[in-house]
Amino acid sequence: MKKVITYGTFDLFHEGHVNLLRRAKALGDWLIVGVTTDNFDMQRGKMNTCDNVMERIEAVKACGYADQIIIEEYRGQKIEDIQKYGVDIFAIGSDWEGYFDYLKDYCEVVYLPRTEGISSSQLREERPAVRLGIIGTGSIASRFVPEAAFVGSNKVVAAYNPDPAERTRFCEKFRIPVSADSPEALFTACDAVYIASPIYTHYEYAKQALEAGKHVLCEIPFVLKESEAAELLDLAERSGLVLMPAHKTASCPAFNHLVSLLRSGPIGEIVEVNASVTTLTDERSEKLDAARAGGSMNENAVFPLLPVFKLLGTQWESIDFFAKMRAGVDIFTKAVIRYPHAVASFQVGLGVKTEGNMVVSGTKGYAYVPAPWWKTNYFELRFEDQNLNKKYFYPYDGEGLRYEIKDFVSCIHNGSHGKLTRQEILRMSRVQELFLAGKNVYEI
Ligand code: C2G
Repeated sequence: MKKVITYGTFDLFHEGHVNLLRRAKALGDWLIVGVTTDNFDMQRGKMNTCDNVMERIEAVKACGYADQIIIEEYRGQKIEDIQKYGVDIFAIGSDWEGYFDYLKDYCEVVYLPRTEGISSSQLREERPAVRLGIIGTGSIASRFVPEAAFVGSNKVVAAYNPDPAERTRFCEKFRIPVSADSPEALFTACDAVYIASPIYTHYEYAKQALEAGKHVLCEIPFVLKESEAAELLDLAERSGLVLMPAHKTASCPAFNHLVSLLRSGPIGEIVEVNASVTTLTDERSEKLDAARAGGSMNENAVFPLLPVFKLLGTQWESIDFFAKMRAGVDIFTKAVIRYPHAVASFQVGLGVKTEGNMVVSGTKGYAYVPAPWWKTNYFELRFEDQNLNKKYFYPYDGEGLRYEIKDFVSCIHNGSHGKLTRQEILRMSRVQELFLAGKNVYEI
């Protein structure tokens, strides 16, 4: 039996893909199709795929030419697959002419004619681009604009800041066409809003944007009251709009792999999660201004709460906070969260520095994620028998914002939900609300 193998992303499955698979199948008796994973596509610079790996696999299956579908996860896998499956012919479209000649040492390589006049990129471009408007033009917004350029099907078209000079400077610097002089003017110019203003303004801006029919990506912390989070999520749902907290770590591919890996049991039952985020900050910074919702818990708690909730769930039994206060804000807080069969703790600080790593302890071993764990690109699973230790490496491109922007844009296109569940979003706000209300807060 002659075995043929081909690979592709097969995004927005089209006639060119059908022709390619038909021709590949005709070369032999058994066709294996390797479909790239979302992570592998991101690693090879394809940030703009519209369909996720499951949807793309379904499309390949439905076309009927594939006898076997496998997933392609990493560079170099093709050689291993050819050997593993005893492949006779590697086939690929002529746009790759010459590129895969190195596989000739392992099997026959055939470049098949590419179908002219159709491509996934063209189909993606035909989808209406999401026009993004930005509220707040500070440092995070300045990082957002260049990162947004890595994700197809969106354009930053407008920015608003109550300060006209700031706003003009920002729009000129990033060549943003509309310098909006009010939130309403911004809403008129865009389909979706990225809120990058100070924490205490998030609720109002998010509400106004949703009421104006705009999708919202809101910087974190999202809002500091559970009732406000619930109200905004309800409003978005009723209006058929996407409302997503801009949690970089939640969209980070390596972090998601860590969570699904740990949940599948390699370190046994998870008994403790500990993570910290500390950033020594100038005392005069707004981040330490009590009147502007500053403080370590407000600023940073949503980072460690993410692995805690993803690994232990949101049904905790109690939380105690140990806080070092100065000028009305916590410059450091350690929180201890008790679960029925586990405990979590985290440290956040703007005026105290500690090691920024994460450790997840289990009955068979532990996961170690070095600082800064919230920009996950590497982690280890460690065991009593060190020979069993495993190291995992991942790329973390640029500022990492591109991953959350990609999630946001695909939620808008596909009507899907972001990486955070409603319950996780609500409970993050709840923890911050409990702290602000002084519940179980012990000053140290
Ligand atoms: N194709 C084609 N005609 C088109 C468009 C695509 O024949 N008009 C072919 C491509 O040449 C490729 C296959 O369809 O053989 C899948 O194309 P993509 O989904 O764009 O995947 P690609 O990025 O080419 O991935 O490991 C992945 C492979 O390297 C190829």
